Amino acid sequence: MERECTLILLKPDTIERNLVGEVINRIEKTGMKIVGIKMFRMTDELVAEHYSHLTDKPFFKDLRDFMMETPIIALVIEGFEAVKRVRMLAGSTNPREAMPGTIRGDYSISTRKNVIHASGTIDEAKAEIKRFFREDEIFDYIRKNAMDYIVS
Ligand code: IDP
Ligand code: MG
Repeated sequence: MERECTLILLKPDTIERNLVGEVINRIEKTGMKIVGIKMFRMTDELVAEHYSHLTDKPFFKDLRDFMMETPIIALVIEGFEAVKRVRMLAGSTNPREAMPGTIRGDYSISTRKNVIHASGTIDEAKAEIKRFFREDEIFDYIRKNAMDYIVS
């Protein structure tokens, strides 16, 4: 099994509702490692690139405006099968289908305002990490006092 990285965005509703710590706590509890973290504002261009599969949807303009309501927080998370695990932690896009115990199941208030973005595939993760992070903003380090306990 290979170590991998995934991208998380804490969307403006997370910042507006003071849920930043709650969401990051859930990620930390999995044992996966934070290897990049930053706050910045989305731009028209970045939203159009990040959500290029949605630019022709009727809800795109509202989605773009929402993503620029506040600065957002981006994280790069490293761990075994990180992409799949963070996706499971995030829960379904549709708030009515998001399971209790998942981040969206517990906190999303609409299909748009759903707290978190998580890369869908390993290839998507690679492209998305490049979109938001320079190479020197991603760290390689050992946690001497923590156990990355899911090893197989
Ligand atoms: P995902 O975030 O679960 O991967 P995508 O289909 O890639 O879901 O959509 C990206 C984001 O666009 C969603 O997280 C949500 O914020 C927004 N979105 C998707 N579908 C709708 C919709 O039908 N109405 C409003 N916003 C939507
Ligand atoms: Mg998606």
